[in-house]
Amino acid sequence: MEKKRVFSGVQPTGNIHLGNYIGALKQFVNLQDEMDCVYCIVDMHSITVPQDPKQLRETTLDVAALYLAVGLDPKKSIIFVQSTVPQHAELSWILTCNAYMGELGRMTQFKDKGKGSDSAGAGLFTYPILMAADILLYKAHLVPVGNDQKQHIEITRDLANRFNHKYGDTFVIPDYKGIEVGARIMALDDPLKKMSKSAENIHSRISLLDSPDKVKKSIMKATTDSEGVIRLDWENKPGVSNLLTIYSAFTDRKIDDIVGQYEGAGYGQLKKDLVEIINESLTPIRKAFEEKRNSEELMDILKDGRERASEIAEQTMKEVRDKVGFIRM
Ligand code: ATP
Ligand code: LTN
Repeated sequence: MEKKRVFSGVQPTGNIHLGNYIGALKQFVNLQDEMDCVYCIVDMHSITVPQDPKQLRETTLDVAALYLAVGLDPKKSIIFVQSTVPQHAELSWILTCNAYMGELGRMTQFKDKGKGSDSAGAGLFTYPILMAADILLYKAHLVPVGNDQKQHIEITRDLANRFNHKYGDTFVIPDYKGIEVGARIMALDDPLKKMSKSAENIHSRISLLDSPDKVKKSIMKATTDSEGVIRLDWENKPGVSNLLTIYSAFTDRKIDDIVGQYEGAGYGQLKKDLVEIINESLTPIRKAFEEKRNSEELMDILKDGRERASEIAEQTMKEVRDKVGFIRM
């Protein structure tokens, strides 16, 4: 039987944080052995908000090196940069012509980032269509992402079904692939918001490249509550629940088991242990990052990824151009 295809992407908008790692990247690595995986650095998505061009180029390579540092293997997975395969923009336009203003207006990410302003970027509005194009070009069956992207997978399915219905069977209808624990890691300073690359307070998140000292500061400062009891209760104790979730993701232990271990202990102990656990996992990642980021191999991997991705993308586009009635030459 043919392997199922997996597609996912991360924006080069800053350094990857624990939310990205737990919600997305860890899944990317785990899926590599059983599936045919394609992982992208979605630089075209990142320019939906202003970016400094020089910085964007650097961050794109940082994310590529981080992909490798967390364990993505270019022999198993295709790793490439979105803008190097122009078919993404091409399919995005065709899908745009089959999308509705209403369905795009309902996207919560647009509502959050665009804030209903008349001067919200049009790219923020059409962002989910470009994401749909990413996924559909590769006829992916599964899309491993954090829970905040679920709505975008839904619209991708709608756009694929609509196209298939109008032009004949073309696209695979993809499924969201989430995890049970950690699909939404919350900000450390405000556990009612998701941990994000773009939040102002650097202690709201831990980046994979943060120093051990920064990890310690951010965890020790993390918002908890005044009850002093360690248990999972998202409604009344979101801060402690978030720390337990991060603990569970890094140790692969069940939350109940961790709660049992800390019966009668205070938040200080939980935080101290968590700092150690995180640093133990991040130290080898930081080291691998330094090696990969400064190696000549990095560009070769991205070039090879572009070749392999282009081949699949062009095959799909030939079919799509034909179906919509563009001339053949
Ligand atoms: P930004 O804050 O700039 O919007 P981001 O932190 O949401 O960025 P992305 O590049 O958009 O990062 O996301 C990469 C992947 O990480 C996606 O699959 C996304 O669902 C996942 N992800 C992002 N934030 C979290 C989080 N807090 N918890 C779990 N998964 C997350
Ligand atoms: N929208 C996603 C990033 C993204 C993506 C994709 C994820 C762009 N294209 C295709 C999965 C599949 C985000 O903001 N995290």
